[in-house]
Amino acid sequence: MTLAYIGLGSNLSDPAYQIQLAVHALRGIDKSKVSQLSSLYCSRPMGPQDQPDYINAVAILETQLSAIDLLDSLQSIENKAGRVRKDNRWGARILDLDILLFGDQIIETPRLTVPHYGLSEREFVLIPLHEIRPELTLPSGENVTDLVSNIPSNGLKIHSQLA
Ligand code: ROI
Repeated sequence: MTLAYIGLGSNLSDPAYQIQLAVHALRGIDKSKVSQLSSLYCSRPMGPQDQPDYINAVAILETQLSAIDLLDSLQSIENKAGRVRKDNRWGARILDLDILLFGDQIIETPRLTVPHYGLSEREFVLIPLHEIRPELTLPSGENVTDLVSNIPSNGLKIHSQLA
């Protein structure tokens, strides 16, 4: 059993509803269980500013899947949400599900890099992560509480909580 930390993000087609649907879909992943979910946060876009604000959250999944099988499941959820995987790395998206951490594994393959490269710089990832696991230490040795105390919140605010 591995603890997988998943970052959720959406800024199109009623983002809070997209995140709610995504959490429901996470709960349906084979051989896995959602053990924790942060609040839903409203965040300003990182990258081009001519796109809507995002809703972001972090979930912890207890899984018996491999990282690649989990990635397949997450991409199938993104695709069912209507995600079009185009050349829009910095653009608006209906649903983004990222593996932030997969236990203490370090994975560097063409399809998957874990820990996620933006993890220790992005307030919309670190602050929700800190909400649910303040005591967490990353594989780099960095402590989530220390990282959070040093990043600007960039207007991040709690939007709502899911049941
Ligand atoms: N900005 C915010 N606030 N939240 C995201 O989830 C997010 N995702 C992205 C980019 C375009 C980098 N900006 C984001 O992929």
